[in-house]
Amino acid sequence: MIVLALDVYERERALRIAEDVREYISMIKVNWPLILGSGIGIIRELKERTGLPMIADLKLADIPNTNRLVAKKVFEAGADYIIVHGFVGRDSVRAIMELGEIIMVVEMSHPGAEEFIQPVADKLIEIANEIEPFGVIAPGTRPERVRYIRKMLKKGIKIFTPGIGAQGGSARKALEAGADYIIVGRRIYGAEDPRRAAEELYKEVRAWSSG
Ligand code: FNU
Repeated sequence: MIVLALDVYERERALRIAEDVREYISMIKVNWPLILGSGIGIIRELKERTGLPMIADLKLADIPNTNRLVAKKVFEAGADYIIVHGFVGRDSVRAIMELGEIIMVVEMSHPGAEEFIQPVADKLIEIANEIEPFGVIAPGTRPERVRYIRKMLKKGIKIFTPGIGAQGGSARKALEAGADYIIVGRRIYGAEDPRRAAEELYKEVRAWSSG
């Protein structure tokens, strides 16, 4: 299943791309670029136009009270899931979970993730297994890490893998390693024809999952 990472600034462009690719994706993820470019109201607007669940990728990483204050506004704005950092500790994560569903970062997809996050991934998996978020983030750029995280993670917790396409990760390898959702941004919204790019990816993913 494909999550569109809609990292454009402009409201009109975001709405157009979302409508164009709607039938090929399962969820839409908004991040700071779109929220700063178009305002928080874009979450509800995208949700109403497409009928898809919305992920707010804010990677919240603050004290419990501030996490709570921010998350309250973001859930009220229509987000179905918020992406949060686990390294700040389980109290900060729990503060958000009391308000709605979360996806917790266990390991990021960029090269620098090997410096600080990867060495503590086991601890973050432990937190995830204890608090049971809807999902976790694992690196689509490192299928062997996705396989490891799948093995260690409690059944039922979904794995989202960004890093597919522009960052070099392969959709097929991430899915074979145990990802439930691949997160794809530039490969779709940056394509000359986003609809065609999404359709191609959708057909590839469907062919592997049924074969
Ligand atoms: P694309 N993202 C990521 N790696 O790339 N939330 C992570 O470890 C992570 C993320 C986001 O490269 C990134 O911010 F936790 O154009 C962007 O919104 O496909 C998207 O996933 C990847 O975009």
